[in-house]
Amino acid sequence: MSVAQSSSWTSFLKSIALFNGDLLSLTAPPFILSPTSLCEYSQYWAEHPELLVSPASLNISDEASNSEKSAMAEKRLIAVLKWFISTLRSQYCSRSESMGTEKKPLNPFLGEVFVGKWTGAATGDENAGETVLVSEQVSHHPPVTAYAVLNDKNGVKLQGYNGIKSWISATSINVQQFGHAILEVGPESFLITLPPLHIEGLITASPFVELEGTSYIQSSSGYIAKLDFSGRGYFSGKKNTFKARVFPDLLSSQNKESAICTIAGQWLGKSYITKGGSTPKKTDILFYDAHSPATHLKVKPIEEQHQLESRKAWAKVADAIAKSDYDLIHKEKSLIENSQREMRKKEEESGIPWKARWFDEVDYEQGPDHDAFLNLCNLALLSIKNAPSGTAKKAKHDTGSAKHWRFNREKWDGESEIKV
Ligand code: HCR
Repeated sequence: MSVAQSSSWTSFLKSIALFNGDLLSLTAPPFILSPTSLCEYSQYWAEHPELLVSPASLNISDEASNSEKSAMAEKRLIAVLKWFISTLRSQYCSRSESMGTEKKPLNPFLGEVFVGKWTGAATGDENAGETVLVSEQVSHHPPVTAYAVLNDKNGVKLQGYNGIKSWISATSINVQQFGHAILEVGPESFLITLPPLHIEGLITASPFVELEGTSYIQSSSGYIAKLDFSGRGYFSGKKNTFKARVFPDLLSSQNKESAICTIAGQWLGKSYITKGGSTPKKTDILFYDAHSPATHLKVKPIEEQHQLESRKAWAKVADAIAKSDYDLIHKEKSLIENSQREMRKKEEESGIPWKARWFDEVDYEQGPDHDAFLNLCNLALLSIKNAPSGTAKKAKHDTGSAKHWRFNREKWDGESEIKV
């Protein structure tokens, strides 16, 4: 790092120490800026589309016995768990891998969208069919991105949204995730909670993400998976590790001996599976190897994109970042920010508020008293409030509103201007 870079990094660290909680609105030195908008990060949910749709093929005839049906539901939960683990490397490591360190993404503007698709042919699995990504920035203060991933051929729909809250401690930035994902595979649904994380390597200006805490995957069949993340390692000395246990239901998850199986390893490397509650060894069966190549989303060329689409909207800023031209970055970003301010002002004057394009904000205190989300929260005893993802019912943070963003398929089907 040059002397100039080192002094701008030091002033960035000082500004973090004083910041108000919105990490994305901080001014960072050019060398830590990513040319990618956070609205694009939704694509990381499906860089292994064949794993996303795999639970759809695990079905059994209506005539099968209850125990056969239950065994199949268990297999589907394990397939969903494998897909979830396959998303982690792209979600939390792809910037470090492609750009050397974690970077600060572009802060999406309200109404920014990002769409694309994965074709069956690209995944090498024709049965996977076409998978479509629809992502929209539904809030700017605080930043919230909502998304849906649709595979109609296999009857698979993933929808969710995410926001963050962050604070700094002695050596790291701590990030709590808000929101959740709901995966629907035919009539079955799965609630997925998002783990907390922290950013290490600040002192040496080489930031990277480490996951911590717990994620839950609750199936409507009752089966539940609990994933614990650790930086210290279930395989001694290794970073980015996790241990996941699958249980028949929440009650049995209180006792690790009731686990049907345990999976452990590195979420950016290999993980292994064994029956029961004990920790698998490297000599056990390989569960997932995160080195298996990701299938990247196909996005239209910029010339064919709408002005609200991320890559078109941010093209000039991205070019300026590539040139490390701080004045140009500032100039191009200001143009976007000023036009956004102008739009908000006009909306206020006209009394017509901005409305999300493909998503609705559902208030569970006013709205449905029965749906997949409420059912899954009840099964897992998780908060229905807009609390840190994975908060338990009646826990300290189980407070506040119960508003959540939901995909509106009719709005998407009626979309006439933005095509994948
Ligand atoms: C924290 C983070 C922005 C948010 C990113 C999220 C949580 C967004 C939703 C995705 O599904 C998962 C995800 C992955 C990213 O790892 C996480 C980002 C990591 C860094 C970034 C900060 C805002 C950047 C701070 C600047 C640093 C590099 C000092």
